[in-house]
Formats: sequence, structure tokens, C-alpha cells
Amino acid sequence: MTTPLRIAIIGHAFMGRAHAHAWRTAPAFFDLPLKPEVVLAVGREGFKAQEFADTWGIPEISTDWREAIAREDIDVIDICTPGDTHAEIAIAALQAGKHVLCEKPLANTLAEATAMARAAEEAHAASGALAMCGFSYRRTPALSYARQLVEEGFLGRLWQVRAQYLQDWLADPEAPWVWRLASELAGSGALGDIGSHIIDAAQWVSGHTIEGVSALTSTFVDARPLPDGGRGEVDVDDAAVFSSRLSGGVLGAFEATRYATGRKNALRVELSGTEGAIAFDLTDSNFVELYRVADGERAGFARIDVSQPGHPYAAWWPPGHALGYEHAFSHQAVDFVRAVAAGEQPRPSFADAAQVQAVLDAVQRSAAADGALTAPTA
Ligand code: SOE
Repeated sequence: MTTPLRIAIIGHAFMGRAHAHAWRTAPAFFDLPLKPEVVLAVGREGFKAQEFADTWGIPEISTDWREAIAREDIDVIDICTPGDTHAEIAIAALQAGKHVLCEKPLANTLAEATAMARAAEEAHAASGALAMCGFSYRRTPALSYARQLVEEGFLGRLWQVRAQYLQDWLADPEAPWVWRLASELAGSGALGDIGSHIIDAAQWVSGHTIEGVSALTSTFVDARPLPDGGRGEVDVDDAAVFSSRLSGGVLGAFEATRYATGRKNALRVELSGTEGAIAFDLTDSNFVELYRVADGERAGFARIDVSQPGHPYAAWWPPGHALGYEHAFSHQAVDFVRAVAAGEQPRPSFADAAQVQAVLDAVQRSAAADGALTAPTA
């Protein structure tokens, strides 16, 4: 584990911290072929980037992401900024031959996401550069295990998928305005921010692709308090609900909201099939619930503890010592480093994430047409 993989983190807020933590913990707990080292912290405001760098022991800072891309000693550009900057940074980094890890959703628009996926393909052919999107919940051990079970045929024929991502930080109409409420910066609201997670998780775990959506969205509060006493406009969705048709005739029900009073960060996925059912709830993330039809009269949902040897990513603590939100980011770092070392495409690729973006785009178009059934376009 001697060869370093040198990383620049662009952005230092919530996601910058989650990634800095992950790059640090991944090599401490997992046997990795390359040693990830964050060597540069980038932020527009120097003093904030410096504070971030000091906290995480990052040796250098810059206020310009172009400097990170121009540096020959940097291998990976890790994009943790709001969505309006993803496309420009990622495409420039890929064209310079850097590997890229980009936060979700991949972009603010389908056109940007498609351009990013194309740039990733071209860069891989030209320089071997690899790109991945940070749908971190894929690396929650219980969700990884759920996917493994589906692949092994646990469900039999899948009938239905239901997925929810519930938060409540806007349920108070006087909660302050933040950048996530401006379409120019965030692209969309609850839909892109947390709806993208459940679209990715439901498709990835089930192995079925969303082929059509019928959606409704709402903006419940259209202006919120600014620090200067004024009000900032909200021009994104506050909540999105949509029904969907997935490949193979599977039916899906999805809900993403920031108004689920009392629910702070509840991501749920449930799959119902002929042979059984699987349920996952992020608020109880060390467990997956399994129901087997074959158990007949004794059948009932069993809670399976995934913090046991033999389950995905069981490299941390002795059995039963729970993992948390941050571990999925460490697992993401582990998988990214291993893929880069092997020269293999890490997943979700930019193409995978662009497909999620196409579903987000279809949801927006369907909602604009009062729920008309709408197919994602490539
Ligand atoms: C905020 O709504 C947020 O931090 C998302 O942006 C993240 O992707 C999710 O993991 C938690 O909620």
C-alpha cells in the first residue's frame, strides 16, 4: 500500500467533510492497492478552505479548481461542490486525464449530465481516466446485501418497488433560505437532492430500469428568510411523488420530500416478489428485513444484522458494532481506489448517473404536464 493516489477535494462543506473523512478512514480499515492522500483543498473563499485543510490535515489549499487540474502530481479530482459547477469541473478534469469522483446528482440538467458521460467515455479511451458518481448509499452494507440477495434470486419474480426519502428541514415555513432552494445552483429541489438517491438505489438493488414516470411536484413555500432580513425566492420543488413503470412490468412508487414532519433522513426501499420481500430503512441501517414465502405459516419479516463477517464491507469492528452514515462514504472510497488501481470502471459510472438524471428530467417534464406518463430520454 505504498503508491499514493493523490486527491484534490473541491468544496469543503457537508460533502467535502464526508469525503475527507472517507479518504482518511478507508486505508486505515481496508487493505488497498494504492494509498489515498488528500493533498489539496479547494474553496472559493481561502479562509474557509484553510480551516477545512487544518481540520483534516490537508497540506495545501487553493481558491481555484483549475489549479488542481493543472497540477501534474494530482491524480483524482473529487467534486463536492453544488451541482451548477459539476459539469465544468468534471469535464475539464477528465480532459486533463484526471480520475474524477463527483457528488450526486451528477449535474443540474440532463444536457450537462449527458456531456459529462460523453467526456468520461472519451477520456477513458484517451488517457485511461475513470469517473464515478457518489451515490454513496449503494455502499451501505444492508443495501449492498439486499442487491446481492436479489441477484441470487431471493425475491423470485419482482412485482413492486417502493422507495421514499423523507426529510423535514423545510417543514417550518420560516426555516432559512439556502442555496439548495435555487434552481440556478441546485438544479431541482428534493427531487434531485434526495429523489436521485432513491432512483439510483431502487434501480440498482432491483436490477430494473425506470421506463416511464407519472409525477407530481409541489413548492409549498415560495420565499424564505435571508440573513439580511429579506426573503429569498424558492424556485425548486419541495416535494416530488411519482409512480413509475420499470423494466419487466415492475411497478414503482417513489416519494422525495423535505416536508415529512419528524423524519430527519429516512431513506426506505422495499421490494415485493413471488418468493419473498426485502425492506431497508436508513434509520435502522445495520439491518435488512427479509420475508421468505417458503417459510409458510412461520413466515414473517426477519431482521438480519449486516455487521457480521460474511456481509458486505465487514472490515470495521467486531460483529454487532454498528456502522453509520459516514461508513458508506468510506466504502465508496475503497471501491473507487480499487477500481482505479485495477483500471476498471467504478460504478455508478457517469453513464449510470446520467441515466438517473434522465429519470429526474422525466419526472420534471411529467410534473409540468400534470402527471402525464413520461419516458426518460437518453
Ligand atoms: C441534504 O438534503 C442531504 O445532505 C443530501 O444532499 C445528501 O445527498 C443526503 O445523503 C443527505 O441529505
